[in-house]
Amino acid sequence: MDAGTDLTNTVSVVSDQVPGPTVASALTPLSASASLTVDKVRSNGTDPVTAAGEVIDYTITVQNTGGLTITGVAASDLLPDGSTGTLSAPAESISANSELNVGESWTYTISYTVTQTDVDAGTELTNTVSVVSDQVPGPTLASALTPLSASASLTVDKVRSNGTDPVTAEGEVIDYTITVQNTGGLTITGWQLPICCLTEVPVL
Ligand SMILES: [Ca+2]
Repeated sequence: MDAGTDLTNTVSVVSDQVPGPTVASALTPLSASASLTVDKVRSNGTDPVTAAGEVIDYTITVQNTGGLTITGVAASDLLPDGSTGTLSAPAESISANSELNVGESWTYTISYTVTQTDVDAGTELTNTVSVVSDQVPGPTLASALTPLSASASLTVDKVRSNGTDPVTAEGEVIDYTITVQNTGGLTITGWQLPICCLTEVPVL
């Protein structure tokens, strides 16, 4: 099938009276085509993503859906941050011969760690694989989308961190420590403490 030439069947007949040989051939044309499909799914990880550091696992499947062996298969992966990812070696479902045999599927995996830039951007994460081969140059693309759902929140805490307790005389100094903590998934910008709180004089 892979050779792509017509099938020729030849018979040769000899006899005492007609030594020949007399030859007859029958040609059977071949009409096989090469085709493949590419699928990419998010196989593990939180959905939706809520914070940086979360890991998304993807599985990519390339399947030979035609009648010819496909050679020179190469897959490249574009991660959500725009960088090129490193795919696992493909697992071949029929025979590990570096050819995408008829009916065979190749399975790749790749992981991506969500960055703070991704979360702050707020747009869904897109991971795209591109597959080329000798018989199906393509490229054939497949993408997996992961939504983001991060919120902004913070807490403020204020404690007396130094000074006598209780206060016994005028002029004693009390130190306060104010802690502002980001308890959400988004970077918080432009926040400030009202000036009143920094200059507040406690009433003894
Ligand atoms: Ca194979």
